[in-house]
Amino acid sequence: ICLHGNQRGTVKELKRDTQVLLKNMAIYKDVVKMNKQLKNDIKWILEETRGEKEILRIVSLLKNDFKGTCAKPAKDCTELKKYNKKSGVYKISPGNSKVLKVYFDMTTDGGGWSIIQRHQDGIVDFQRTWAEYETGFGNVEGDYWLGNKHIHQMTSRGKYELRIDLTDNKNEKKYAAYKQFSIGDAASKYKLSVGSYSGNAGDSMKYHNGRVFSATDQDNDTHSIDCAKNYGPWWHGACCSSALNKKFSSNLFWSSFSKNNAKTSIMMIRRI
Ligand SMILES: [Ca+2]
Repeated sequence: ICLHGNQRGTVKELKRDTQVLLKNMAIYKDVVKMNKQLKNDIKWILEETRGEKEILRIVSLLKNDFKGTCAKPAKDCTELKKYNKKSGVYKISPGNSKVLKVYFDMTTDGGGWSIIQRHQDGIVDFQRTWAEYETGFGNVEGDYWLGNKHIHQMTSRGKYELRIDLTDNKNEKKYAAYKQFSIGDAASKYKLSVGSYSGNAGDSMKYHNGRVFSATDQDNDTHSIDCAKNYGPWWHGACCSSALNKKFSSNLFWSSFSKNNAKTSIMMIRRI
């Protein structure tokens, strides 16, 4: 009875506490038993394989069995590419201890892309605040923004390239690729850095290189009007050459396209 913390408890409480103790003891016994087994097995492997090539094969088999049970989340899609994973939603840990879900594109231009923005359904509202753009919003199976702080963490831990897939007014697929891509930290107001352009969509990002982010409640642009209110949160100047978070109902903004109109966009990054 003295094992119980609550010595003056009711019979009902004592019964409940005893059940918890028994359950925990059963788990403990299991762990001790499994550890003994593990210790014996490792000893056996070492004795049986001493000095023999067979040990490499056994270690490899053990590694395969353990794969997936103790694996840490990848830091991005580029890391997962080597395991020949299919496109879809995966968990990553972009830099801090936080684990988040990202859609990985394993087919476009060789694959290995982490999608940071998808804007094609028109269901998710992109007219949002600084805090929402900072942590991300939407649904990784559909339209979403990964989050400025996560994009910063990813792109500060390696060199990344950017690819933007768009559809124009005629529903033709076009793309703009940038050899280098990163965004600064919160103190820099998530300042954009993009490298040299290639593709067939035209370069509507160059104007935004070196500019800071604005959202519906933070006007950091260089225009007297509030660009984010009119064109959606983006790295605005006075105001924009592109604006892919613009309200969906009035088309996305890509100035290299006819009438500046893009119908859909997907922004993705890959470690190089
Ligand atoms: Ca302004």
